[in-house]
Amino acid sequence: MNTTKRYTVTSALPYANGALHLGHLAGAYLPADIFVRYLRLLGKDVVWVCGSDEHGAAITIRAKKEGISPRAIIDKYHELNKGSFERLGISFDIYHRTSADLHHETAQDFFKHLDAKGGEFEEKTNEQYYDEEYNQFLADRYITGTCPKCAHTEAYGDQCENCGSDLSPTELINPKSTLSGKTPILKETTHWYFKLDKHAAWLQEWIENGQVEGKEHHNPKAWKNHVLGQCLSWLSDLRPRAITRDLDWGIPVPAKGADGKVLYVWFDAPIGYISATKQWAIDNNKNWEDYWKSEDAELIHFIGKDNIVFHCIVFPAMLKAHGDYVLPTNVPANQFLNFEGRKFSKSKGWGIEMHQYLEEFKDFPNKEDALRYALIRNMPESKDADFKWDEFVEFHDNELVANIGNFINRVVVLTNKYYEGIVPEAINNESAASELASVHTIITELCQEIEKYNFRNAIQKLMELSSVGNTYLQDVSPWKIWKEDPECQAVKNCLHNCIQIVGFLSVLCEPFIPFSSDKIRALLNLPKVNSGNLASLLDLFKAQKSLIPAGHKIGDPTLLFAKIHDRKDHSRLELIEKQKADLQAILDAEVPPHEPVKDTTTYDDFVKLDIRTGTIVEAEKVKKTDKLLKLTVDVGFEKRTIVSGIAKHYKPEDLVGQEVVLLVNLAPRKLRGVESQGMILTAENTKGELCLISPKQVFGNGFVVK
Ligand code: B3M
Ligand code: ZN
Repeated sequence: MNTTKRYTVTSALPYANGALHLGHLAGAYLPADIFVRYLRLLGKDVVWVCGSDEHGAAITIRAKKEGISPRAIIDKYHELNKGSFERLGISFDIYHRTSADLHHETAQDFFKHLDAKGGEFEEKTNEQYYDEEYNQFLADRYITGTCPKCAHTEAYGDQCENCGSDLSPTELINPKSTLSGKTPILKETTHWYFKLDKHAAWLQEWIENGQVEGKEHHNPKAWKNHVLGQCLSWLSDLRPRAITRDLDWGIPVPAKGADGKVLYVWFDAPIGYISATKQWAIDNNKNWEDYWKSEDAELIHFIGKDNIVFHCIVFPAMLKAHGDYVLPTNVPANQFLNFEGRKFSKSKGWGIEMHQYLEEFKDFPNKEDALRYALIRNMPESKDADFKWDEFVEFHDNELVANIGNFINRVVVLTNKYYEGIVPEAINNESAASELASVHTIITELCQEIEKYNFRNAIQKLMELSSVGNTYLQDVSPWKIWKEDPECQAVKNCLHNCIQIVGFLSVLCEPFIPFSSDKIRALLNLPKVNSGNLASLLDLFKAQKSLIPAGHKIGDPTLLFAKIHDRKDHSRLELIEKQKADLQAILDAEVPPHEPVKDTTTYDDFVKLDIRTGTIVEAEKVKKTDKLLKLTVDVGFEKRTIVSGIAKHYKPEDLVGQEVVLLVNLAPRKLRGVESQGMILTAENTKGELCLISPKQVFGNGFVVK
């Protein structure tokens, strides 16, 4: 990475209308935290901004539903989310709010600048949906209906969350107001539109070739494929976008004739990155323009895949239209994280929110890093991923505990035991040359993976590093030698080298598992890692100098991680089991999809049915059909031939000898040339599987009929 650069890193501003869950964390915050912590370790000039997105219909709708003010909602969730992020070590430089005056001013100035410039906006009057009962125009989430693209019945007026299509309310089939539930009427209104289409040519050039006005801007190959793919499909159809709304919650439109109108939330929210930087600059005595308007500034947006169009097309076009601003050099959007095989769903109770995890796992040692580790190991970087509690346990016990924790613990215990915690000197250290070379390779690769936003790979490099340490320690087995010869130089060399690896681990794990980094540093009796630590570490390594010199006194051993599968203490496993049991209870309580129950029948009709028991004595397939079986059923006083449509559910050879229940007074009818003299009774389960009713026992798909 270029040393003179300044990094402006953003993470999507979450709506302050609800608590964030693990999927959000893994999507736009944890990856950025790794990246930013890494840059800080290298001593880079970086600012990472985020904050609450406090406008938009999602908030006012929730406020209306709960009968409280939007202000009460945003204050509550702003604090909740900010606090959860902090507790999980998400190290924003600022967590701002879009309700701040500074943001309102910044967004209004941005609008005024584009309006005054001319050619960027157009005012258009057209008909929009209006709820007569609530006297309100219905934009975005105020209207739902059927998606014209995928037929999802709960698409919003701005987007279908099922297929991801960008929609306008008039495209919805069977539109309904979310306020009154009624079908809205159409009424005229005027809005400002941003002429996105006029930016199509340079956007194409910028996204496809990484060039702006013939100059190289970024390497387009460094962008994720799924991000490029979405961008290119958007580029083929760019239209002017309305950037104002008829709402009473938001930033007033600073223009004549705009009474009662506010800026569209997606116009003001990305400007929130700029206003957050301004506030941070005020608080830290910096110049915000250095981070947004300087050629040295590299802008990187961390987001989830549903926000790609706004960050790769709309906002860059706004920045370019304004002029002076830098454009993002990368938008490493993540895909989605599912939870135990399903989408996170608050209403169904499926998934776990950040604050909930922190609360429920409050007694779990190193809970923050246990979670961060599991999420990074399985981050949805290039495809959707699935969080599973069983994997959480595996990653924790097999990797954090058995690999990194075990290595560090052994090294610290042995150094204390053999040398009273004083790092021994290494003399004639050449025998460890190959280990040290692979350590160097792994560290280099780890850094490269982070720089490529491949955090899953990067964290595996961390494990490789401690594996090298574990194998080396095992190969030398100092405990065998020391017993015979406590002064042996080979033992001293081994522990000296292992302490160095622990030292590297203490620094390199910081972007991923910062709480553990602090603990490892304490074990080594070193201060917490700080800005530039990694840069100086790499320099030392190059100069073949020790990171932790001989004679340094390390700390006392303490355990970094406590195994979940512990023979004596079951408390952690019980915590996990409870999570799984809660999910199972949700599944058990679900009413599966089923056919509606038919109309009521009468007793008189029912008794007309003559139902008997019988035994199948012969069974064979009916030719030229894969549905029918020809059965011979002995009903005691005679044998009946019955053609039954159960061939897809039962094999003929399994049926012979089975007792069944049959209707013997059904009018005979010919099926494929065979006369059927009755009907075998079956029942259907919710999966649509047919089950034979047997007078005796369970048979087939698990029905018990006695
Ligand atoms: N608040 C959408 C979201 O939370 C939106 C992001 C704004 S980023 C400028 O997914
Ligand atoms: Zn759809």
